[in-house]
Amino acid sequence: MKTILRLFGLGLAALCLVFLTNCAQSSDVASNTGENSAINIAADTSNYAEQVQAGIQYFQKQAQEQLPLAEKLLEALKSGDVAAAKTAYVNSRPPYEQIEVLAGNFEQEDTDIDARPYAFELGAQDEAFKGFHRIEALVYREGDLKAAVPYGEGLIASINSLIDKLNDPSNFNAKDHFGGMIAVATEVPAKKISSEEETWSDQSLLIFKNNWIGINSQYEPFAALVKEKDAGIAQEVESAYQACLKSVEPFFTEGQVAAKAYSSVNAKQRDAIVDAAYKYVDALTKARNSLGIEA
Ligand SMILES: [Cu+2]
Repeated sequence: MKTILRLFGLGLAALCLVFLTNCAQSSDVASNTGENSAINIAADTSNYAEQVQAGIQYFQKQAQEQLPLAEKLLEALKSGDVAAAKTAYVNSRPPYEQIEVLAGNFEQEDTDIDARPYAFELGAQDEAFKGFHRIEALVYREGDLKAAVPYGEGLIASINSLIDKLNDPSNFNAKDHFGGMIAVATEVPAKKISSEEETWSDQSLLIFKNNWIGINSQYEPFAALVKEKDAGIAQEVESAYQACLKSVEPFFTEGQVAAKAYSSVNAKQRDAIVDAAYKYVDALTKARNSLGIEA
């Protein structure tokens, strides 16, 4: 009986050994594929790596501007002064609205910084809902600055995490760059035009403008290359960008961050924004194709 048990035990041990070896092998296979895909990514990023990095450097600067603006927002939340909190909120929005052109390359940070209630199962009541838009609702909708303080602190942590992501060049490549530019350029007329972007602050125009500035900042390092391929396309991108800015220009005041309330923009004016925005999408798509960058 004991011998049988021992034999059984030995068999079990052998089985475990086989199992463990297999596990080790399969994890080897997994890490091999990991290495291969890392090589593939490296090969991808060698295309236009210089242009990609030039764009990232600009976003690194924007992130460095974002951080103190978020700190000022937190201060204002702590002060209990609603008007000061509103000003600090608006002032703190532009840098990230440029950087979000590459949101696909730092999805967690983007969710933590800038997601709106529809992105969560429980909407605005979801625990995962935080960042700017949670603060926006607490300041503008509920006037509850005290409740917003922990979200102000969380926002600063998320921005620091974003800075880490921007400091690692392996997170970025030309395909994602153009993908991001075109996605955000499309989002403005396809989605943000509905006013969902800044429901409570009514600052959607500030968002459109900074999205376009962010797109242009990432396109600019590629502009000379596009011009070499096709000067007409390069001109089209530049004109379309300028037309986008022009479509919102009447709603801004020199030397002031805040835009006019989006709810005061009529249908005809929105139509002009949509037209300009889609022309920019088309021009950017042509530019991407001219460079042979994968969609
Ligand atoms: Cu955004």
